[in-house]
Amino acid sequence: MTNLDERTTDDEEQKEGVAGFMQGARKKALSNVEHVAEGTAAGTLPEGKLFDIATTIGDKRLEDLTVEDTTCGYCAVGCRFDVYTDGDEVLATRPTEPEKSPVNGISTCVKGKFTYDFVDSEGRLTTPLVRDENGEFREASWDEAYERVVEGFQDIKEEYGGSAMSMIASSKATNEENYLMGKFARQVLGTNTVDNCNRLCHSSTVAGLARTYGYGAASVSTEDFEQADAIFLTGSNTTEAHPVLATRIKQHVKDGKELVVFDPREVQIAEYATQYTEVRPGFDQVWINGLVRYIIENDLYDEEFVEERTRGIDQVREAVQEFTPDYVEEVTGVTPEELKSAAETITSNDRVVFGWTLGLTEHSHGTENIMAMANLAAITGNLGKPGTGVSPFRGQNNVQGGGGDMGPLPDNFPGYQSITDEENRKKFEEAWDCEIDPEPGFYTTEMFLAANEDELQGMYCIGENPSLSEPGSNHASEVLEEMEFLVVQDLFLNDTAKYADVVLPACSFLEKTGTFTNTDRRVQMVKQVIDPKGDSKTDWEILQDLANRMGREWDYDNTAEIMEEMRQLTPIYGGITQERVEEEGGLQWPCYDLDHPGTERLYTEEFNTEDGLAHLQAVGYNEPGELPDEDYPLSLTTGRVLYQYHTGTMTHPEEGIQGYNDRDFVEINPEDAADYGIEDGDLVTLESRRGEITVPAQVTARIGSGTVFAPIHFAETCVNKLTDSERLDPHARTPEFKVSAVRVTPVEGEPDVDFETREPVSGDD
Ligand SMILES: Nc1nc2c(c(=O)[nH]1)N[C@H]1C(S)=C(S)[C@@H](COP(=O)(O)OP(=O)(O)OC[C@H]3O[C@@H](n4cnc5c(=O)[nH]c(N)nc54)[C@H](O)[C@@H]3O)O[C@H]1N2
Ligand SMILES: Nc1nc2c(c(=O)[nH]1)N[C@H]1C(S)=C(S)[C@@H](COP(=O)(O)OP(=O)(O)OC[C@H]3O[C@@H](n4cnc5c(=O)[nH]c(N)nc54)[C@H](O)[C@@H]3O)O[C@H]1N2
Ligand code: SF4
Ligand SMILES: [Mo]
Repeated sequence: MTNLDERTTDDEEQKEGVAGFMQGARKKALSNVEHVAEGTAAGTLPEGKLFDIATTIGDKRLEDLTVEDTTCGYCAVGCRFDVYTDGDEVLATRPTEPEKSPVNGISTCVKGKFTYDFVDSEGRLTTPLVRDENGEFREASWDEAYERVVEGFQDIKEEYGGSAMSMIASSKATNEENYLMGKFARQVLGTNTVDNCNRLCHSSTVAGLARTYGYGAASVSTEDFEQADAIFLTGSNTTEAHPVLATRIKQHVKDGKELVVFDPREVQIAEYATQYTEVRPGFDQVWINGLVRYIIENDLYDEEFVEERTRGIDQVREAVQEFTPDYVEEVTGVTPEELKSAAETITSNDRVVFGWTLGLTEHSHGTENIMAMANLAAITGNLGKPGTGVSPFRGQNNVQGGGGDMGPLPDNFPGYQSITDEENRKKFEEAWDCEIDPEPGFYTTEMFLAANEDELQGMYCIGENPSLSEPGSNHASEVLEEMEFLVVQDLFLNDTAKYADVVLPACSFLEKTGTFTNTDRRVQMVKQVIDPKGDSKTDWEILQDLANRMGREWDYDNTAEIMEEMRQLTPIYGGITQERVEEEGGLQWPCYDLDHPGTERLYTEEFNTEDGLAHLQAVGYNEPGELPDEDYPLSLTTGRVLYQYHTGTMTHPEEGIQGYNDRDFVEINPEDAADYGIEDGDLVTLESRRGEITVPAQVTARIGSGTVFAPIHFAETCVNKLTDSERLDPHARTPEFKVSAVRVTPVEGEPDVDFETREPVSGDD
């Protein structure tokens, strides 16, 4: 960390600059221009707090302040900024020098700018917890906690074998830590059952793109959005989920370029679109295939590109025959005019970027949706050139790196080296000095089904909250409760920790050093800015301590050494060291050796397939797993709001943030509301075949009739009680989070939860 006092720049100016910046941010927030979504009133931003920060910085003595540049720990946009602290508390953040922040330049969103109270909020875990003789948690020393963990893991291994152990790795943690999580599963526990939140998220993107182009990742860099002539977006609430990317896209529209948005909700980015088209959730294959058909039939495709760089066009041509404009309209509601207009935008512009998120992936046919999109980008020649490509906006801050590239996966070693390949297995068996089962383990969603069948007895869950985030949370919670031995390693006693035998306190990204990989494959530095809270330790230190207590000899002094080991085993990261990342301001994989400059854009020359061609895939159409019917006449889709993050552990402690979107709700179209006798603000019961929740209704025309939307952020209600743990994509095993048949009924009387205090409302008994 750099003490401001030691800086060569003019310190006072620097300090005033930060205070001024925070004041400026306050002004902007008040005038409601900075990443404020969905008509948020200016007063909902924590302006009081901003004022405090500016004053605090102004009042601090220079020698008490330190500054360090780091990467945001919320979403995968990967914004970088300087963090100002007094060693203990985060006082302010400010975008860092432009060469160190290629993605965000001078922008950050409200989470990157203000949402740090979680670090030492009341619920923060500062000491290990173990169960006492009454089954209650009590504080314990690290020694005692480690002993319990080692005993628990070894008991399971001895009684049932290593493959009865499972591990959930954390896409919040660094690359180096996730590399160790994969290594720990295989080498120390002896299981291939290790996976993470990518399974609930973009694993269908990874599967679909890997099949068509070779790499399961974005082909573009953020800069491509600026170079594109048109952007095609679907299933992405960009302004709320990827705010800084949304800023770029909005700028692009302001510059007179085209933006087409297909979404069941008229999300804020749709207000900027040159074409917004409402779709029914779960039918994307139909309209995407309809676009492909229209483009082929009208000879609007890029013949030269298709001829030279792809194979499979004849099969695609045949497969899309049934998707005539009339058929598309009948199934999806997209009119022939809308289809034609979107096809013309895509084909009349030279350079198009295709962006999507969970609206395409979280389906029982997510992989096919993605292959259909991949066909669309390929037949129009929109790959490998500046301003073209596919951009699945990844979710968690490090799901690209930690959730995939580092290989905490049941079927892959780091760098997507398949574990079923004997050569790969040999390489890792030698490097890690262990035997590795050639049979892949269970994916996260399968773990919960397998545990139900008694195939798994133990779980080590790091930085994920599956009791709330898995589909069918009633089922997930039961499984966690029945798990013979469960260890949770987290910043908080989250909902999952309630079922744990031992809880280990981990450090947040502000308390450790390493790397994250953002949505455009860019590896960036994360630096420690404050001391670990209480007795918490970093994930890598905990893993190392446990490995050594279980008979291994891990001897890493820092995360740079872990990175060094990883890169030597992982060709696509072969040239990436922390030193280079620091010096070069980020490096994009593939980067094969120390002289390789990294790869800004994939597929400039060839695809990552054996013949170097894109393999177009014949994709048909499958209905969603659960359609509305008489009993459950509406289709529920679930997702995010700007000011909240997932299961809320990091955003709920934030006072300023609580002013906005701090309580659960369900969006319902005015026509449907009238049919069911619901008025804005009424309490309603939302019921599926799996469970029910009670929440206030928000009556709004931004959602199409027949569809309702509920956010995922509220443990008190937990929308995943309604989703289904069994309807999974056959290739990627992603759940169908975006479609559940539900009914909505107005309820009289009190809610189960006080939405102000988040406490359950006690009944008369
Ligand atoms: N504020 C905030 N930001 C976040 C997160 C957070 O919790 N809070 N989480 C991060 C993570 S891990 C992720 S994965 C990303 C997710 O980012 P998004 O995927 O943008 O987030 P969701 O809210 O799930 O939005 C899904 C979008 O798909 C649309 N949609 C729903 N069903 C369908 C459908 O069947 N077809 C189509 N075409 N569209 C549909 C919805 O209306 C919505 O616009 O956000 C990241 N950023
Ligand atoms: N219905 C429905 N369900 C969904 C989704 C949806 O759209 N609809 N989206 C799905 C998606 S895309 C995702 S990504 C998942 C997210 O689901 P989860 O990953 O389960 O959600 P988070 O709340 O982000 O949980 C992360 C946990 O990590 C902890 N943590 C943070 N940093 C660290 C660290 O450095 N180390 C450790 N050890 N712990 C840390 C946090 O306190 C928190 O408990 O939810 C999925 N569930
Ligand atoms: S856009 Fe994402 S990475 Fe950037 S500041 Fe916001 S949450 Fe952090
Ligand atoms: Mo995600």
